Amino acid sequence: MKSKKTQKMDRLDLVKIENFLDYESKVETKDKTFEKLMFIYSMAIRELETKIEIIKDEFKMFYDYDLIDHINTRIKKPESIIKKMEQKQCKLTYKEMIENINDIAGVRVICPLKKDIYSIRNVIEKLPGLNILNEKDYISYPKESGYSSYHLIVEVPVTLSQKILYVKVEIQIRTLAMDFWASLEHKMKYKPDRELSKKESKELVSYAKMVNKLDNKMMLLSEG
Ligand code: 0O2
Repeated sequence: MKSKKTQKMDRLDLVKIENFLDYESKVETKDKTFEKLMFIYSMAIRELETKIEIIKDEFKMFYDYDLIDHINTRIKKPESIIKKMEQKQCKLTYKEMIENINDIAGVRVICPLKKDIYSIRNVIEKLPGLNILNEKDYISYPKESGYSSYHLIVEVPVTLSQKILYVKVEIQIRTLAMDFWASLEHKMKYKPDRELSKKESKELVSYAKMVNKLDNKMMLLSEG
């Protein structure tokens, strides 16, 4: 049996990867290093998605409760990674990319009721090996745009043949109604051919408030 200390020493994070990538080199989205890195991020998604799927099925099987409606995952597109690095005024190195872009790997957990969001957050916190690095509660404090969701940046251990890599993943937890709003707003906001007017943005904020009211009413109704 290894002592706890030795087990800790076995942990390797992305910062310590040797023979895998030249940490200080420039990001080239077409090269093999980038491809390998994206592979690692997708493995982190796969690990986390499986863990959350198990929780979803456990709640259904043991408690006859639909805690989670569904789970979506995505890897950020190379061009979106570069765009975000430029927006954040990062140097275009792998070091800066890994350290500053927290949502390269994304897992979105969609649940029926608002109260489920906090239950899911608490279950995720207890998952063995997973560390929460940061969290943002846009449920209690919606963004100016009206956007509501609970965000966690976590580190997920990815076990490879020679090492364990800790990989950052962004988890977004939101209700079906919040997801409906966010998906449509995102589409409208990022339409290349037009910008949203002030009036339209205001209208979207008012719809986000309606969504929030609806979520509260549905929660009360479901409690009987
Ligand atoms: P995409 O296309 O979804 O990937 P930080 O990590 O703190 O340095 P960041 O990444 O802006 O800064 O953090 P934040 O605020 O937690 O937002 C991350 C993601 O949340 C966004 O990723 C969106 O997916 C979502 N989001 C945040 N604000 C809004 C909003 O007003 N409307 C919608 N629809 N989604 C939002 P990206 O990279 O912006 O976009």
